[in-house]
Amino acid sequence: LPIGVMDSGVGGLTVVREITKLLPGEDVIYFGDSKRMPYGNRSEEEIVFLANKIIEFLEGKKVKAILLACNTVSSQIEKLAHNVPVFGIIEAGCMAAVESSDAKSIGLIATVATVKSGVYDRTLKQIDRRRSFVSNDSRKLPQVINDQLKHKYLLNKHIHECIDPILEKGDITELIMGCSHFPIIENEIAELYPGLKLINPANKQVQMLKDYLESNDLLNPTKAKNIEIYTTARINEFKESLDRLEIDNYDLEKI
Ligand code: DGN
Repeated sequence: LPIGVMDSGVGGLTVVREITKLLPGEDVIYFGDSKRMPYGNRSEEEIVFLANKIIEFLEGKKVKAILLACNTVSSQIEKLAHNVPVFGIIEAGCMAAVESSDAKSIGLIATVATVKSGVYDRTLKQIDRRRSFVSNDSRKLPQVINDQLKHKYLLNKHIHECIDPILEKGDITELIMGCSHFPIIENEIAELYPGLKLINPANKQVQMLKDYLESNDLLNPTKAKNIEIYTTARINEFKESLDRLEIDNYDLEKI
């Protein structure tokens, strides 16, 4: 059975990329709701409603587990209705940050809804009480990455607006990319802030899924990888991000 991955747009393809590396035998069904993005500026009720519809769609495709690539959706994980195991990305992000260094203050960039939910802060405290986040949100950056990736000036402007306030607040050396869209522009961020260690939670999330599949004897041993991608908006944006992330052998459909 395939793995389901959901996101508000192209961002979750960063999770698909990690699946192709860590779980190369698994089939993937991806749903990116680009038409209704940005989720990050929506109310909690709307986010839960939309996420439940996508979970229903993926369960209809008989997935064995679902990865919530979207941090905004993951911030509402407790309220979602599902029949198969669902893996959020926020716990993975916090664990990856704690494992990567001893820093007491960790930078976090995410959407308005994710930062407002406080879920990153609460989860980090449960893992290590001594650590805390210095966070900032961006209303525009996920959308620019989703459909204006080639607009370098706009991209850099919003990257600076999002990250500079964090660095002004203290001695930050590592930064969690707490929105699935951000790892798509990891190189651009690294170019602007060469001293900053960037953490992509997708890697840890897929590692956690791998542990689950292994311990429940659900791992697909074959190499026959098949990636089905569904989007609710134009497929061109998806092609651009798929090329950038070097994902191939996929079927892409607008629904
Ligand atoms: N990809 C979503 C996330 O990880 O939070 C946010 C993008 C959006 O819809 N604003």
